Amino acid sequence: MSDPELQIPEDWESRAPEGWEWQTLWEAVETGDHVYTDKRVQEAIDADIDPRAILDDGLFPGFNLQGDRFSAQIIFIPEMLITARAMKAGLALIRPLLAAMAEKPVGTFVMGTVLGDMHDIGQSIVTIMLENAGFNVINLGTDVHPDRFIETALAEKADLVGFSALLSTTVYYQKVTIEEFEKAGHRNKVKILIGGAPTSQEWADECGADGWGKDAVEAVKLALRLVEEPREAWN
Ligand code: B12
Repeated sequence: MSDPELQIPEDWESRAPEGWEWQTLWEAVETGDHVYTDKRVQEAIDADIDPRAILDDGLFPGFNLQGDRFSAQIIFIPEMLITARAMKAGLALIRPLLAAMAEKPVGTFVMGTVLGDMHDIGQSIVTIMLENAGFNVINLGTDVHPDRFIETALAEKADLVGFSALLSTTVYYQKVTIEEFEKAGHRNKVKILIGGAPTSQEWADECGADGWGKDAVEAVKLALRLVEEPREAWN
């Protein structure tokens, strides 16, 4: 299998100050150097680069390159994990900046990756974008048992909940978790969104979700629409 190539985002040069270069950050994420990723992202923040450009133009190219290699079985779990760690170091720095750009509280969103699934980069990005849109997001992390989603939604009087799944074996738990909300008598008190690479609108319909988001942009649009729709009140 041929080694995938770095995909440089279109127009990336116009979104950074003159003389700026991303190459070293791409390489830091690619090689999983989380210390240098942290340093370079902080420098980009200090140079007043839009945090969304730091994500799209600075962090993603190196991450996606390794992701494609992982899918092609050119690299394996240890290498992918250290790249994910570097990516998360960068995300941690831009998250508060994007959240601070939000204007008003829009609603409470409980987010997590379903039982058995350890993938959290995508749902972390959706979380950051939701916070940027004004949602208060409680992120439960990965491998989240349905009971924990329900307990948290109840405790926080959540408006929306979101289930991420990246494996064709774990998407099943999106359906199970929705069924558990039904059994607990809470299904009509929240709007439920699902997402993750193997999911689709058809799957969302089949599992009884209120919506499916292809990516973080779609997820935010959907959440902003659903939060306006009527729901039963939490007691
Ligand atoms: C990184 C990665 C890992 C890392 C995860 C680290 C981490 N902290 O997340 C590690 C190395 C741990 C890993 C492990 C495994 N992985 Co993996 N992994 C990936 C990889 C390379 C990238 C996933 C990713 O982060 N994508 C980037 C994000 C931004 O995209 P995303 O998650 O789709 O999210 C976007 C949308 O889907 C949406 N979205 C996501 N969540 C939500 C939620 C809501 C509510 C909404 C509305 C929207 C939404 O918005 C996001 C932003 O735009 C993919 C392959 C690839 N190139 O995609 C394989 C991949 C997902 N992994 C795969 C496999 C098989 C595994 C393992 C089983 C490997 C093994 N043999 O053990 C284990 C499983 C461990 C487990 N139990 O979970 C397969 C899955 C195949 C399948 N269909 O089942 C893939 C597709 C690779 C492949 N082609 O074989 N993996």
